[in-house]
Amino acid sequence: MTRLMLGRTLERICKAVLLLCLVHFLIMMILYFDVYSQRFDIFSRFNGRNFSRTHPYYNLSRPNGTFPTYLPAGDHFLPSTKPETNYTPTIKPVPPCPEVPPGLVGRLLIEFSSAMTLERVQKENPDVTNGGKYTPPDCKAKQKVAIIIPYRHRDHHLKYWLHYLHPILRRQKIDYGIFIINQYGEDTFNRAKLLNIGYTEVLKDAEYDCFIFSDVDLIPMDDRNLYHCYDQPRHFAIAMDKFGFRLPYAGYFGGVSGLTKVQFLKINGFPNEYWGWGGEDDDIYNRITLNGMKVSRPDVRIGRYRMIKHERDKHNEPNPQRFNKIQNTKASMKRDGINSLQYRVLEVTKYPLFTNITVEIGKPPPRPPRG
Ligand code: UD2
Ligand code: MN
Repeated sequence: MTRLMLGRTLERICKAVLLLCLVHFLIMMILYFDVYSQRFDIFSRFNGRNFSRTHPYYNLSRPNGTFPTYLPAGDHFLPSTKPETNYTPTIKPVPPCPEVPPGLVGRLLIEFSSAMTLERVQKENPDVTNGGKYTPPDCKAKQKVAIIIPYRHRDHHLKYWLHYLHPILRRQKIDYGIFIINQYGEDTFNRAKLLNIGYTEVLKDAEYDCFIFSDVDLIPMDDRNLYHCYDQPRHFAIAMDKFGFRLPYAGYFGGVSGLTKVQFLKINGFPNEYWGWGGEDDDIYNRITLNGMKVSRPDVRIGRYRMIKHERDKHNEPNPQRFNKIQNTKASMKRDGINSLQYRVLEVTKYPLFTNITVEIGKPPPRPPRG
């Protein structure tokens, strides 16, 4: 009798344990599928396919996916094969980004001796999306920043620039896109005209609020030099190694600068008529002061930069007219600028770490005969 009772009790205990196991298993399954669907965002990915068809660059890019002909053809510069990531994200409310980003490290060690490849930079920056875009995942940035680089035949410099800048901008919690404005052909280089084109073209991509114009060979040495726009036009590169970490003269505005849309339009953009090296930065400085604005600058201990050493490029010889031209900014800025800009876009290609826009910009007008 007692044996029988003992058997029954044991049977009940076994059943209860089995039931508990089943319930536990069910709970585990529910939790597993919940986490899985959040992590891979399955549903928003399906929405994304449709969005990319309406994206402005979707129509501009080459129809058959052939490789670009205007940039170096090495495998370093192959267009992105990542799936289009410009899908409508699941809207999660995030707080505004803090004024002083918490993850900054201050002074940085910048060197150009280690070998650099785009594959390495891509591996180091998995969060950068197609075309060189990034949006902080955990906060909403106040401004959307387009970084515009005037460019021709400087792929060696570009790799270092991307290697250093992507992580810096990410730490600064900047919502940004990187745009290379690549001058097609071998006619005289025209930095300021390329920057005007950059301004016009990036606005076809998205509603940018702030435009930062950077030489491809300039790397900030301190991540507290925040790449966004300010109340007044900003000059970022104020203390360069090549000038002994000092501002070379009070009206210097070269290297890296940033303007909001309103500030840029107030000065009618940049001059288009400076062909070859020099003068265009001083003309821009004149435009700013002549229009009642002041240049704002970071602290000299923070605005430090390294420039990758280089020779003067071919077809970018010093412009002998530059001294005359900068005397005439007051008159020339009204007719020469964003209101007179003419060019032709040859190609827009989104690479994993940047967007390349190759443009034909013409050539300098023939010099009037002397005498
Ligand atoms: C100085 C200024 C620069 C500009 C220039 C005069 C500094 C650090 N920078 O630069 O802002 O005012 O004088 O025009 O003082 N580029 C190419 N391919 C070329 C030529 C130029 O990509 O064939 C681009 C590239 O982004 C380069 C920039 O134009 O960084 C300026 O040209 P540079 O580096 O030859 O002139 P640099 O260093 O004297
Ligand atoms: Mn340079």
